Amino acid sequence: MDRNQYISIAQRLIDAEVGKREVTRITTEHPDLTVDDAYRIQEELVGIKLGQGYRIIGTKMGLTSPAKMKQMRVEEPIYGYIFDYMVVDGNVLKLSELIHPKVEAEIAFILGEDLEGPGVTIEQVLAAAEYVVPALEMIDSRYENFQFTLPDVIADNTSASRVFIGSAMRKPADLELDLVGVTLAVNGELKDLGSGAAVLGHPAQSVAMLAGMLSRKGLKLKAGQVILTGGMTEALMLSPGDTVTVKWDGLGTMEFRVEE
Ligand code: 0L1
Ligand code: MG
Repeated sequence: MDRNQYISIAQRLIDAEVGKREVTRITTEHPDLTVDDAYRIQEELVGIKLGQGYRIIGTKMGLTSPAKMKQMRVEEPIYGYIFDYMVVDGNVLKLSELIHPKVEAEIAFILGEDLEGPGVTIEQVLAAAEYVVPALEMIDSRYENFQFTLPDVIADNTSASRVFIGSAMRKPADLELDLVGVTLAVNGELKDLGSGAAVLGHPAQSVAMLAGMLSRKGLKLKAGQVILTGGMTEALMLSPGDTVTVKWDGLGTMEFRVEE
């Protein structure tokens, strides 16, 4: 594949996001697409968005739970980028802006210092972190019926679409992040629960692995950026009229309403 093909696929995925419509997955047309190709497409997608004036505010890790890794038959998570326009202000999610979003509860890190892999340890992540905050990630695959292979989802910026960032800021040393529990309820009915350990054993391990993956590209994690470490719960489909309430041990409660 050459660069023009990467750019044209990246543009197709951006058009799907902007036009709020599903597209056929890329591997239907390009069955030999590799993970390396996929990250090259993602880089072009990021470059186009930066060229449009959007800003990167952070990074996300995906496929961090044992269940998702098994389902996708992968041994390593995947990463993507969070842009400024993805952060939702207030407590309403508008479905009309998206395709078929699902929500997952996460723990996010905000680093006080840059972190550069490889070989970063959990202890180094905890020392470099300024705060942890609760976050709700909306994943919204641009592919038909949320069906994709690993390279497809990497190219699609790991389904990143919207994020609510909570206001509870805690020093990571004040919490046992692997033991932090979370419950996710819709309209008052418990739908799922999870813990920090569901994220690669410990959310800080997700940051350490991300630093390692970025180092292969000569990149590092930067102070001030938000890092979404991965879902502590299953990703849950949303319907108009839903009120989603998520409670974390030690990190408070977040709630939002889903509108058409
Ligand atoms: O954030 C995530 O774990 C999602 C990664 C992409 C997989 C999906 O869209 O379900
Ligand atoms: Mg996620």
